Amino acid sequence: VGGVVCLGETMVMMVPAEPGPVHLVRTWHRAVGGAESNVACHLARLGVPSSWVSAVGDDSFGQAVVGTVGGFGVDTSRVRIDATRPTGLYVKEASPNGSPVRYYRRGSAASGMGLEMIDRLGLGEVKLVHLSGITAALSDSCLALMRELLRRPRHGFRISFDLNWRSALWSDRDPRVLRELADMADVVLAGADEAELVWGTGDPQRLRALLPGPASLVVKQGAEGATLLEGDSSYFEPALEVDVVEPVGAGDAFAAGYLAATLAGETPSVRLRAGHLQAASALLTAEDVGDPLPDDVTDPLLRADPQTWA
Ligand code: KDG
Repeated sequence: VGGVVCLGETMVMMVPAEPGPVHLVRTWHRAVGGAESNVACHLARLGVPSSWVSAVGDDSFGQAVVGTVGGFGVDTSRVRIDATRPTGLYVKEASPNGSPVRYYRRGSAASGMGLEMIDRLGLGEVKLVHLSGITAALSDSCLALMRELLRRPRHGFRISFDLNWRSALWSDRDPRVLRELADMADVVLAGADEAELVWGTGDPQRLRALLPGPASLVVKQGAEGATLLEGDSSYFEPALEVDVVEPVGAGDAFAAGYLAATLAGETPSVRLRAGHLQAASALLTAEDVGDPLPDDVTDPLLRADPQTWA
């Protein structure tokens, strides 16, 4: 209560547990992944009260998803158990250069979400609602839910929105809807490639001219760093150098670090660094939410002078 509520689908994730072409792999590691619950897990670990709201099937995978997210200290009590639809599933091939994913989520319990989910969000009690573009692509009812949440007047909370473009989900939908949604959010997080798709450019300085849209726009420029555009100002912080194991989930980790620092009233530079530090922890693992970097590593880095950071 008083924290962050993250809304979106979480699936069971299968990762090959042996090398070789995926169609020959017989041993799998069963994990759990979903962009918005990843953010909730990172936030909980950072000490920010967080809850995750979604729908899962009345099945073992649904139990696994809820149990895993809850195990991070995230409140899962408002997740809907839908006896009529299954929990979604996806297969991820771990590779440092990007990971091909295959979804088995059409008709999933989460894609059945609609306006009725709003009552589960506890909007009277939260400081921040975190959403992502994935939900907008899941179904018409999910898109209606996103539009309604972003359009209705907000009292006492902000909305953050990660574009989270997933090409496999947009084959029969118009991605311009992401711009409409982003323009209504308070904090928007976008990869430079996603910004290019939505606003026609990933260059922060050119994007500046295109605002007003969101009050704060964070453009993530991969291994280079990230730029925050806020009001008339722009701030850049370089990323940390890490030996990437697998990049999926790093964006969610970044979002959580950035949002936790935002809620703590930190400066733009500390907010961006907090994002980079969380992202680094996720880049070092094939799971979406890896082990945290220890405080004695992160704390001095957050406030180091610009020459020694990164
Ligand atoms: O950001 C990581 C997510 O992409 C992953 O966990 C799966 O939510 C997911 C999705 O829809 O791709």
